[in-house]
Amino acid sequence: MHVERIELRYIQLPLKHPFETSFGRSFRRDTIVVRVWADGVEGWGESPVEDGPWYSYETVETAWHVQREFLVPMLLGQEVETATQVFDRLAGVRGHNMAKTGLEEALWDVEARQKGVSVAQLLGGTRERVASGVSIGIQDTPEELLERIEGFVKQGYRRVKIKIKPGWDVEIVRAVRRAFPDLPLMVDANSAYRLSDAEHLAALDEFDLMMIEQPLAYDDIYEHSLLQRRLRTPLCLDESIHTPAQARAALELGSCRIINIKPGRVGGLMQARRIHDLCLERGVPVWCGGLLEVGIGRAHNVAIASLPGYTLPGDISASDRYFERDVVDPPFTLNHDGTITVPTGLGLGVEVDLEFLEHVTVRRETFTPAGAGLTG
Ligand code: SMG
Ligand code: MG
Repeated sequence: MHVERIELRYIQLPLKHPFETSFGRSFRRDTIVVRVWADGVEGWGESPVEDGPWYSYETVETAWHVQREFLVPMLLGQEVETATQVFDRLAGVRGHNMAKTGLEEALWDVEARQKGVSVAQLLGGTRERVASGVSIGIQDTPEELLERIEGFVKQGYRRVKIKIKPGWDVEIVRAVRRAFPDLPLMVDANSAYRLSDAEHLAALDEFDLMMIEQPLAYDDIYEHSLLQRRLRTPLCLDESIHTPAQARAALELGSCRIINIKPGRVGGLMQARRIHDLCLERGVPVWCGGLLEVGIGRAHNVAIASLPGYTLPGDISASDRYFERDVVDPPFTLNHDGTITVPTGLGLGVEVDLEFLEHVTVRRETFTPAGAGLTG
């Protein structure tokens, strides 16, 4: 693939409901959409950053800077044999996995279109539908949380994840369990606890949770291994895992029994597949996490979640759980059996709604080998 042209778009899409985690509340999705042209074929990807360094150190502005100054020049005018090589080609830039992801995903889309297959097929996906879960933020009152859960359960979501933090944890989970005794349920702390909270967290063991996600520091692997020994409930790591080597370390140390793989967090689909392969070999279940992606990143998430090791429902919900209107057509919808269908069309298998995308674009820049970016 000869990379001819790259376009970056900073887009802003209002969320239907504010999303609150232990680190704050967001009302709008600020993200970067990447479009790449190679051999006359275009492909799309998403760098699922945020407006601030809360979940990750990456933001819209850091990603834009790293893409514009370093990553785009490494690809533009260059020959890339297959999308599997893109991440390694960008390895000279340390970290900045979200910045890399949009570019890498776009080249998977190009390659799939060139080969006449879907991204899921190109990745080696084996599922026609992926099990869909929903992640529900911290609410103002427990009653509101129960109401939100009921609404999603009625829609058919296969499992519910609730966000916890000190002061919104054991009693909340108890109330949810009482109201929904058989619901596949898990919690995500986004690093809100310390190892000294181990006894408090052990109180969650009685609620038959599928897992506790990322209770300790965002950059910790070791202390999670100490915590896991004190809990019956499996731990799942999210923020701590950026590379296959970190995944291996976490599994060797017993820091978790499940891994949440987000393409955006690990630098794209190839790295996600490498972590998937490692876990599959060891019999460790994985699932696809979410970063409130718009339809483009969501399409890539659905594609990677069709690999055989993604055995648990992911944070891949329907477009209408997040947005009044998505940037792809058709939007992603929930089937009656709580799954999302893996598109079978070429590439992403959904069309980007250019008119609407234009409407939500707040900054655009196009790069060609000939020179300067054209800002729009
Ligand atoms: O995409 O449905 C989604 C959100 C899933 O809870 C979710 N993501 O820590 O797993 C996580 C959070 C991070 C999102 S903060 C922007
Ligand atoms: Mg998480």
